[in-house]
Amino acid sequence: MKLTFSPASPFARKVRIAAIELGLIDKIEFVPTTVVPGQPNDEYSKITPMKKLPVLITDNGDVIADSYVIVEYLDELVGGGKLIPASGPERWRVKSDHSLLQGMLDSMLLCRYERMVRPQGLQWPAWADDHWNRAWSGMARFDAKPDVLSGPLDIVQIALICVLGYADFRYADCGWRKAYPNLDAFNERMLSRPSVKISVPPKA
Ligand SMILES: N[C@@H](CCC(=O)N[C@@H](CS)C(=O)NCC(=O)O)C(=O)O
Repeated sequence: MKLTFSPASPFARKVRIAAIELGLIDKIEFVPTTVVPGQPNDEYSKITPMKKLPVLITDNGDVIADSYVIVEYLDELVGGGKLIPASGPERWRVKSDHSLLQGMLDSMLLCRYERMVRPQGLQWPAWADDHWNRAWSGMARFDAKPDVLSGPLDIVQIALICVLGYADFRYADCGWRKAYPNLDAFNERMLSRPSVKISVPPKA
């Protein structure tokens, strides 16, 4: 299998951590891929018209898009129910919590594109602030969920680590550790896992 990948992408990091935890990392070739919003990429658009990364290209050439869907696919390859519960109320709790974290990552990315990539005269600060505030209040939500922070490893914990790593990477001065001490303790604990430690984004 091949995964389109950038070490800066929190979505690709989610898949990388999951692949390590599921014992599948050696089956995946990481293909360095650059995507720049506002710029065409005809080659990559042929693989995925959304031209977002990551996508997984299976050995028979199928393209699986979206980090959540890729993790669910990998989870199924090893029997299912490992990082995403297979059924019952816990499945829906995990999927819903993960959706919130996915939205937080989307908002952090949009905020960055708005503030740091969009030309200055075209920026809309209220829109960027709104997106940042969504991510920030999402962090407050998870800071107040000790059961989620201390439970067995699942896709929610992995996505949360990716949110916090992305905050460090792109918003180094935002002060999340001080504002959210439970997330800080969770992050420190998770860093003892090789999958989490090895995938910390490079210095911005
Ligand atoms: N829902 C997607 C989001 C992926 C995503 O937004 N990836 C970013 C890179 S971190 C991207 O490709 N951005 C380029 C763009 O939006 O043009 C997933 O979970 O995989």
